[in-house]
Amino acid sequence: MDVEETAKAIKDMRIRGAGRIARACASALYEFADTYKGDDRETLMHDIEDAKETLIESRPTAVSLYNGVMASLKGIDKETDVDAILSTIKGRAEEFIDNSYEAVNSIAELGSSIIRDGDVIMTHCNSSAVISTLKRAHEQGKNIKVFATETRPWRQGLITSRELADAGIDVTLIVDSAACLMMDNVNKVFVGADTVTAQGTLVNKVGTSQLALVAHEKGIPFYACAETYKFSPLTLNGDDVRIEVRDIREIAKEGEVPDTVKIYNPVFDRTLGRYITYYITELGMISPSSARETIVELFNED
Ligand code: RUB
Repeated sequence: MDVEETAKAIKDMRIRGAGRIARACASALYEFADTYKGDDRETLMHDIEDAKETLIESRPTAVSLYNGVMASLKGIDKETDVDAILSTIKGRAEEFIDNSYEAVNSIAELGSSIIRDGDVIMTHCNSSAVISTLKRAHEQGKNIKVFATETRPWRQGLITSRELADAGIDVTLIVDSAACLMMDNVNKVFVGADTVTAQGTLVNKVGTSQLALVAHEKGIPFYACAETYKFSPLTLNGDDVRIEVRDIREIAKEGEVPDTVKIYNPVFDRTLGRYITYYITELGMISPSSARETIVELFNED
């Protein structure tokens, strides 16, 4: 898919999940570089800037997308001719995609190592890092049970429950509002991440913070599986993460409620670091209080 098609598919939620949208953007930039026809450096740099903005704007909350785009374009400023720029983009984009898959694999290895036989785990939305972790624990012969929340309004919990059931995992789908009640049966919570801020805050699918508060109240460990390209260099100065607000028709269709009813549809929320036991990353367990240090180490080198 080209840049425009990719951005549209991300906006329309045909491609979703922080890891997948980041890889899709890297892949769109590969395609851009592979099919680029011009030979003027200045025009190319201008076209790259347009492509970058189109992709980054397609979903505003997940920093994975920004980091995926920036990783794919790393070092192009230093290149003096068009061919070198295009081949740098292709190499960087491929490298980002490969590393991203490897990171999910490492997270599955580390995450599954803290899952015990007999664990009952709650998850929210649909995170490929979490699903890989749960599948890996199951492959290791651990007998686990999972509660998957429905995740209104897009109901990504149905995808999660299908994927886990297909892998042979005992999974129960519940509505979001049953999370507090069912938490009494749970001994670990695993969620994904769209963005991790320098302050250690997790930004993930709306409803994540409710699960974290309930888990905290009941003394249940709460883990967020997060490849380090989910950590945000944009938050080092304390800047907030923009929470995407989507079409109100995702909540109630035309005519379902009177026009006088206001509808508001924020699709992500913020969970403070103190409610998170650990971030499970490809570099190991990272405590929320070390998020800033991690970001400085990873993103400040050039
Ligand atoms: C998906 C979501 C996921 C994270 C992490 O929201 O919140 O928990 O993106 O996913 P949406 P992954 O469906 O709105 O994109 O681990 O796959 O990167």
